[in-house]
Amino acid sequence: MVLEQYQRDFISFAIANGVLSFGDYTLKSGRKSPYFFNAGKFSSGASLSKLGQYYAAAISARSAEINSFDVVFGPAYKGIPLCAATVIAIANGEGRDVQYAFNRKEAKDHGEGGSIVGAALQGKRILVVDDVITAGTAIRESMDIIREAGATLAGVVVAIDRQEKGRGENSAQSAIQEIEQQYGAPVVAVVTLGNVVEYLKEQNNESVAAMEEYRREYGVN
Ligand code: OMP
Repeated sequence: MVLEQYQRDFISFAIANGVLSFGDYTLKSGRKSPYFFNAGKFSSGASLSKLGQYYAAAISARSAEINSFDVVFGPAYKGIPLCAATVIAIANGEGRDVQYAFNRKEAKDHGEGGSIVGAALQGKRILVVDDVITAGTAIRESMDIIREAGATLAGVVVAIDRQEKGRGENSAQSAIQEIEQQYGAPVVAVVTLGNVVEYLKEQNNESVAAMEEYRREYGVN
């Protein structure tokens, strides 16, 4: 597996910011993981600006698979800065002015009303940006929002694909593969677990063995 330079830079940037860390973590799914990716720790202007550029790089690197899109949608809460940072990076890097939108967790019943803030979604092609997909529970909420808004899913971009088995009992597919099949749109990641393991091996990192063991237990082939 060849690591692209932007992927190597991203992993080193995530480790330096404490976003990607190694230890004992319990995931939302209940799985015990030797690593965790906490996108919330990209918590400064410079790091958020760089993060947006990595999302834009992944979108551009995989543009053959991602169909054209009108709006970048970031699900509340963690997706909100992500969609803003991504459209800013696309505007600055490619000179393309793409719209963005996000949802409120609680619908407002006064003022402008509604639960979507930013660009209207109806009839548009939507690219969803989110932090992590593990078992695929969180991302399905975005799919419901898009469907209810009368919009079409163009694709999903996440920072990291943990490449874990999905929710289906005895599932041989990853959560991402299940989502791609169910919704008929590509899911791309800035980096995968495989990329991270590759990087750690290059660095002779002490967490390689634990990472490989975790991958044997929960990973997809
Ligand atoms: P799923 O809903 O199982 O796909 O898990 C995705 C969510 O888990 C993310 O939106 C996070 O809230 C959380 N998460 C991380 O942020 N980083 C990780 O490395 C792993 C998880 C997780 O709990 O699986």
